[in-house]
Amino acid sequence: MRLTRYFLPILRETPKEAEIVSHRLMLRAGMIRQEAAGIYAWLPLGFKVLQNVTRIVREEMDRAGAVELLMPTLQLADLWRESGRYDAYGPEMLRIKDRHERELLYGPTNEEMITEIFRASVRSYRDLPKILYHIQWKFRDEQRPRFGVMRGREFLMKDAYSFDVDEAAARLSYNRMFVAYLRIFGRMGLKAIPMRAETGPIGGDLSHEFIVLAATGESGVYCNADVRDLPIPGIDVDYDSDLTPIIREWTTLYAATEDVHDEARFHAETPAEKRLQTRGIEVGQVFYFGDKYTRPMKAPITGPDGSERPAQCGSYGVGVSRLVGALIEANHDDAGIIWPEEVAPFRVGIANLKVGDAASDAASMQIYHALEKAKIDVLYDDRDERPGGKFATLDMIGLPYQVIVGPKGLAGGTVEVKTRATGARENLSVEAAIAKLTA
Ligand code: 5CA
Repeated sequence: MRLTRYFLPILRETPKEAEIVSHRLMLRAGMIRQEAAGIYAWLPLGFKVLQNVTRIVREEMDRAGAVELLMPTLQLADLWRESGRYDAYGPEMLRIKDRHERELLYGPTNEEMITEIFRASVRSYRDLPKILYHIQWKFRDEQRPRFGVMRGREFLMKDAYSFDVDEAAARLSYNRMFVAYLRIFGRMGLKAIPMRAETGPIGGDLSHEFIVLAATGESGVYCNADVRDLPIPGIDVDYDSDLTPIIREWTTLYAATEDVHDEARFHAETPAEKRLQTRGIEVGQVFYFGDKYTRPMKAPITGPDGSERPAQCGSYGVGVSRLVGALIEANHDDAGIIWPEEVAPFRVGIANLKVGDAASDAASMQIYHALEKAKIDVLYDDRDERPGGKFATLDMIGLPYQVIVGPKGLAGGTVEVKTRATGARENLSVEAAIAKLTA
């Protein structure tokens, strides 16, 4: 992509309303634009990152055996009356009437709808287990939308729902999702720690929040410092095998959100020098709630003994749009964002320091075409601008590699390749630069 043809509305001033670094950088780097409180348009650069995050979530859910579908954003109020949540949910739910005075709502979550879809066709334990998921916009009329996409009103969530014949089987589904979550966040280079958590309006008695430790996080958390260094399951993890050793490893050391924190237990289980009390960003949450929805909504299945019972369920959410903010909180410096390669909007930025200079234009285009041919996402800054502005822009938008092309270097036969994360710079021939970036 050539920057002169792209849409990258960089802000020069730091927006006053942005309290935390990720919100500031997302606005300044032209990733998002606020359209109403807690409601954002995703501009091209931000949308690319959002799509990369979505792709990782989807790949890991599919790998874990979950099946994707897509449910609508609007739901009938009557469906929520069946579970009793229509009245229980309160002012966070956006309630809408259509032209026939039918009551609708903009979905804050989808337990009711997926249960309705499930009960329409699944009757027997032979059809189980099933894990269904979708990646869809949600609306919660948060009292205090803030921190940009971190606490929005409209936000993108991946929500998965498991259906099983009994509690033992349901716990296997829970474990599957637990391991998938370790992999999802691990692939993005995030340390997300599963912590025992409150279940809130979703319900049930078993839940973990996956929390990225960050001083700007909204949740207070307590954990054993060693939990940060546990190994992420590899790509070869067998989801059909016994996953309990992984779950045990990740749930033995103390880790709890402030809502369920037990100070006496924390002290008993954790040596003083390992006690970590800090804050974090909740990027995902998993719940086991049994028949909370399948019982009132009448979704029975026939077990092996011929008797009917409500399916046993869990739900599993990832804050896809929130993750973009969390990634920036975890990966930035004074100059701007430092994208991990897996989610970067472009892998390489080329800065042509002297547009119009024949040698600089030719070398820039040669690198640009070679990278495009190798299917490497590249942003070519071909604007007629001062070098200082180009460096600042590239640093701020945080692409993993920068190629700096100018007459001085080219006179000596080289361009400069800078690695954003380390600041390391190398002078290489055009060919060597292409070889390095396509390796
Ligand atoms: N139905 C369940 C799981 S499928 C559910 O709704 N869980 S949740 O309430 O915990 O939300 C799932 C994830 O969505 C959270 O972990 C969080 O990362 C994200 N999330 C929740 N509220 C917001 C919000 N207002 N803005 C951005 N992300 C949010």
